[in-house]
Order: sequence, then C-alpha cells, then structure tokens
Amino acid sequence: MARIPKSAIDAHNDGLLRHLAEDYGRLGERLARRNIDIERVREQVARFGVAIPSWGVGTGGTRFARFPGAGEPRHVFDKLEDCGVIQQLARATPKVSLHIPWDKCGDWSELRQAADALGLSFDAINSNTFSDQKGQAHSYKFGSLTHTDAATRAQAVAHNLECIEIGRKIGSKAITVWVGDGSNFPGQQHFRRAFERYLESTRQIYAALPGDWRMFLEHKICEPAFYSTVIQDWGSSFLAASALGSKAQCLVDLGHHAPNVNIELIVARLVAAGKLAGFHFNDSKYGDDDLDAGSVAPYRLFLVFNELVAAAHEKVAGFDPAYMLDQSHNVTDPIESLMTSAAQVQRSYAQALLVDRAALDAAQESNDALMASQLLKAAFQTDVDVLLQRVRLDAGGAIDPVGAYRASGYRRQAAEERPAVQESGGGIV
Ligand code: PSV
Ligand code: MN
Repeated sequence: MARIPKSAIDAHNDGLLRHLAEDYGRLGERLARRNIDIERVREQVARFGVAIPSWGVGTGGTRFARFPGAGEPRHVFDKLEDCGVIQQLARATPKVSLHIPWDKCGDWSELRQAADALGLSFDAINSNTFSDQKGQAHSYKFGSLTHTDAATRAQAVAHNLECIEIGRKIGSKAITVWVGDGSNFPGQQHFRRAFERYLESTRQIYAALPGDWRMFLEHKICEPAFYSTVIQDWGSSFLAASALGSKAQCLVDLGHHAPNVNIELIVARLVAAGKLAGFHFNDSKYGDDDLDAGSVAPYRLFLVFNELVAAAHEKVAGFDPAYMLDQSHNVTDPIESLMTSAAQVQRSYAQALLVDRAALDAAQESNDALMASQLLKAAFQTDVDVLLQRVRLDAGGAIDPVGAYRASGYRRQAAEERPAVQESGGGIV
C-alpha cells in the first residue's frame, strides 16, 4: 500500500505554517523570560523517540468483546506499514517492538528490509508465554517460566531463546519478559518456590543474552492471575533483576500498579539502583486499562518525566531507559491514538525539560514545599504544542498529524486492500 505522499503532507502543512511561525516566536519569547532557550529544548525533543508496540496498530478489545476496525493489519508486514505512517506523520516513533509468536514471519531479513524502507528499526522483542500456541506440547494454564512442571518451564525458556534469536536477526538489543504466572486462590501456589522457579528459568534466558543485550523484566500487579502474581511489583522485579545480573533491569508499565501508587517514586528508586529498564506508557483509571498515554492523568506522566529529566541532568551513571507505548485501542483508530500518544509522551518530556532545576533544588533544600510544587506546575502548565509541531515539521512530518492522516484517506484505502479477518472473540489485542 502506498505511503502518504510527501506532497499531501506539504499541502496540509502549508495552511498551518504562518500560525506556527508566529506561535513559536511567542513561545520562544515567553521561555526566554524564564531563561530557557527554546532552541535547546527543541533539539532535545527532536532526539527523543518512543517505540510502537506492533500489537498496538490492531484494534484492541476486552475479555467481553472486540469490535474490529476497518482495514486492520493482517500480519506483521501490514503492521509495519501502519507504523510507517505513524512515523511519517508524527516523527516521534522510529522503532517498533515485536511480539512473538504474534509477529512471526517466514523471512526476517525481508522484514528488516521492509522496516528499513519505511525508516523504521526494531526495539526490544517481547516473548509470549501467557497464552498457548497452536500445537505446543505443554499448556501455560498454570504458569510458564514458573510452572511446577519442569518440561513446561523448559518449553517457556526455549520460546524466550527463540525470541532472542529472532531479535538478533532484526537488530533488537533487548528482550522483554512478562509472565502472567500466578494464582487465583489463596494456597494455590507456594510463593517462594514459584519465585525460585522464575529465577531458575530466567537465569537460562539471561545466559543466552548476546553481550550487548539487556533483559527487561516487566512486573504487573494482577491479571490474568487475580490472587497473586509471581512478578507482581517492582520489588519482586528488582529482586529478580538483582539476582540475574547487571544486564537485567526492571521495566515499568504505567498500568501495572495498584491505583494511587506513586509511580514516579518507583522510577526514582530504580534509577538510583541502576535498574530502570524503561517504560510501557499508557494511562489507567482503574487498573491495567491500557488507555492512551496521558489521556486521564497527564500530570502523572509529567512527574515520571520530571524524574527522568532530573536523572539525565544529574548524569546518573548507566541511565538509559527504553521508551515504548503499550496501549489497547478499543474505540479509536489505532494510528490516530498512537500518533497522539507519542506526542503526549513527547510533550511530557518537553515540559519536564522546562523545570527550573536549580530553583527546585533550592526549594527542596530549604523545605519550601509550596515553591517546589509551583516550579513543577509552572513547567507542566506551559503549552508546548507549537514546539512539538515545529519538531515534526523540521523532521518532514505533519504539523497536525491526525488532520493530515484523515485527509489522506489511508484508512479507507487500507480497508479496501485488507479484507477483514475472521473474528476470534474477545482479546486484548
Ligand atoms: C501485559 O499486560 C502487557 O503489558 C505486557 O507488556 C504484554 O507483553 C503486553 O501487555 C501485551 O499483552
Ligand atoms: Mn506492558
């Protein structure tokens, strides 16, 4: 399918250029009054990227139902095309993260070439031992890497090793391991033994990591196990990552905590311990809702970035988080959601760059709680939209990605070229 012609993006931009120039100039003046150089902020934001999860471009659903959208991608090549459009217009998502076996394909070098042609590369690879695959010998109904049965654990380990092999072929530098293992009844699982089995299995995966790879351990409070989960919180994740070694780190999915948990504090702890792998960004109201990043709690997202920018500012050794979205788009066009979510993440980063660090340090040292909070608010309340528009324009993207996308008719064309696939009931992706 044809990508969106550059001329169409230019035509869409033309009508918006004059306002952009005026608004950018005005923001520059306002920031200069706060001793902030807009050009420096712009350069930093231009270098920032957040990866797209391949599964995000399909319409999501819940365990009750899934309502498919038009022109959904049928396989990983279609998914890449959609990711290409997202990157073409929004210019904040140069990498794609694959999930195996969902994204299995016959020829990985062909896939790599297809990605290259779209200006994309591959981020961390994700293993899946939370659902059974056709023809597999042992079921994961009662767990995978932590299963009581050694053969089932071995099968789950082997799958992760296969993911590393695939990742090598496509240029990934990390594997993300999330297991749904846990229990639904008090007494069902011996907590300590299950964790020991997790370590025994993950050690084998860790041993197979190429020298320049990292292993991201993703925790989640519950679901699909609803009484206990083996890697349920950052504490368990941290224990495991510490036991494994320096290449193992803890990945924070924003939706994987109990309501009201102070996620930015967790981030600070992991940064301090050199164990922050990175993020799966999404928003949540009740649990792992997988809502669009910043759609419900943009201030929380900003506070997370405030910690990240502080860590970079203070040159914390080894600080190198991986950024990715992980959302379920149930009622929107996934391409539109991913473009706006990427911009939201970028916006939070830009706003965090505006925090007056010296003044914040001083307020903290003198216990001036009100001033400290006001300094954060001043940054968060700065409208940086025009800065993001300018970053997109400079990179060849669209000033208004959703507007340009709707005008392009891409989804209509996709619907014609990709006949609907058989609906398979409820599901998260
Ligand atoms: C689990 O809820 C999760 O956040 C993990 O990252 C999975 O890989 C992803 O969602 C897709 O199911
Ligand atoms: Mn996740």
